[in-house]
Amino acid sequence: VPGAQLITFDGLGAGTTSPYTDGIATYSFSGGSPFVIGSVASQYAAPPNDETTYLSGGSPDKSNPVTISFSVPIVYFGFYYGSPDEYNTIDFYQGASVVGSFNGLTLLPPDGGDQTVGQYMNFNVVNGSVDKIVLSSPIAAFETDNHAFVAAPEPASFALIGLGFLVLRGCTYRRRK
Ligand SMILES: [Ca+2]
Repeated sequence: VPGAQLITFDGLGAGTTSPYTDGIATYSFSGGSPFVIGSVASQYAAPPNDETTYLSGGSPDKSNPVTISFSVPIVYFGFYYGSPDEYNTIDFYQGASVVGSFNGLTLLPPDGGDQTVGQYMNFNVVNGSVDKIVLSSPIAAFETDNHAFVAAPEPASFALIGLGFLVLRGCTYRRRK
């Protein structure tokens, strides 16, 4: 998606502590670092063809939930999703309100944690923006990689347009003199 900030988690690991910030996104988690690589039976499975570090929530000794908060509101979120489970939940927040909620069954049916299933998911905020995303999985596991975000147009851009307009009016005034 044009203008998106991509987070690959590559280079992170068991020693990465909460909160972890990359660009506009800050990941908060309690318990063990959710950044893993490869597969461990009954704990987490790498999304198909993903040999890099990814984010796994809900595994034993791993974090649940993982909260992503933003320094500026976002209008788009995308991620590579592996082995979908119905108990993988993603909630989009506007302030304290949940404005969108999805799970592995609604996103990639049928669910059941099939480890050969992987697909990139795209979420566009059609009305307003989102300032927090919560990834939850009470049991193993919710595996995602390559998170992408698009920030909402900044109010500063509008201020700049306003300034340009004022300058233009100033020129017109001088010409009349
Ligand atoms: Ca990665």
